[in-house]
Amino acid sequence: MLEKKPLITDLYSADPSAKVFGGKLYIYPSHDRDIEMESNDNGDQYDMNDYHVYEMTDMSAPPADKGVALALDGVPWAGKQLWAPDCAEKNGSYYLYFPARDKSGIFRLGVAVAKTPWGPFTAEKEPIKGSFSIDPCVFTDDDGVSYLAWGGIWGGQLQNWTTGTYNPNGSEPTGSGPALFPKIAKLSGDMLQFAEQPRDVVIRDEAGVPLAADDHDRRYFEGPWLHKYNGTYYFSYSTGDTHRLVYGTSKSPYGPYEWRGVILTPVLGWTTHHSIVEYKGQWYLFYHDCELSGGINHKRNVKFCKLEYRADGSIVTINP
Ligand code: FUB
Repeated sequence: MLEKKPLITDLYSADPSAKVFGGKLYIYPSHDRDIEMESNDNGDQYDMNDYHVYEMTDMSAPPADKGVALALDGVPWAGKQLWAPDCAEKNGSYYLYFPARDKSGIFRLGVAVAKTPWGPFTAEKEPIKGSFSIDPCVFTDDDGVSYLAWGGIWGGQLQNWTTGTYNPNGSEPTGSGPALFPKIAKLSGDMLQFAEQPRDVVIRDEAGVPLAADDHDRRYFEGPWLHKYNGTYYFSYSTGDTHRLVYGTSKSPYGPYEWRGVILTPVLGWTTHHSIVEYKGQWYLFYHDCELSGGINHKRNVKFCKLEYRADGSIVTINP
């Protein structure tokens, strides 16, 4: 039984984006390196320099490592830190979206293209124009239109972009005013650029008020995921310093999203990051913790388990 057990054991892995292409399930994780680094709030310990893709067809058997899909030295604009990726397919091509610090240390979002789900991917020469921060997730709606949602605070630098240009002194807001919200933008037909100005993904409380900056149990931190279930859009994410995976629902991919609840309670390790996917008629949560390394924050391992919806569309909370 592989549920809630480390799924990838030959190397450290995290931030799993699970997607189904051609009847097979593919996992796009970060590849944590087996290096000694002190943890800090800037995330310097997450010093990753390539991606592997994993293929799974039998949920009771370990996934196959399809090898290196993209490496840092293949991304002309990137300086370091290949963080959480995701992938989409369009017209027989596969598009890998990923964040990295550019050569001046600012996080940007990149895209790389391949003819198979596992690559090798060829990176565009420049990051996506107008992109910033981390954790891109790509969602394709029933009409074929794709959206990129992204953002992460603290080391993910979202707080440095509140004025539209990079402010190295930007900080997370505090108090009862609105929290910082992640971003979303429709992708261009060729999947390589934003087709519109990024918008805020607003998440509102039970009273319809945007979640407050001080509401650390619920406010957005990083690791967005967008999926659709029974015609409703679900936006889920990590609360960061309160270590929960939570979600809201909406009738539009742009939101606003109404707060719904907790998907996963805290795991072993500081970060928590996930994806939600339907495969062969069953919904699954892919996530990570630090079991393999005994709790070292930057040596994580991907896991998965079944995810259940109630009749009212709410998700049953999972305890790791
Ligand atoms: O893996 C590096 C960063 O840690 C990711 O981008 C965040 O979501 C967190 O999991």
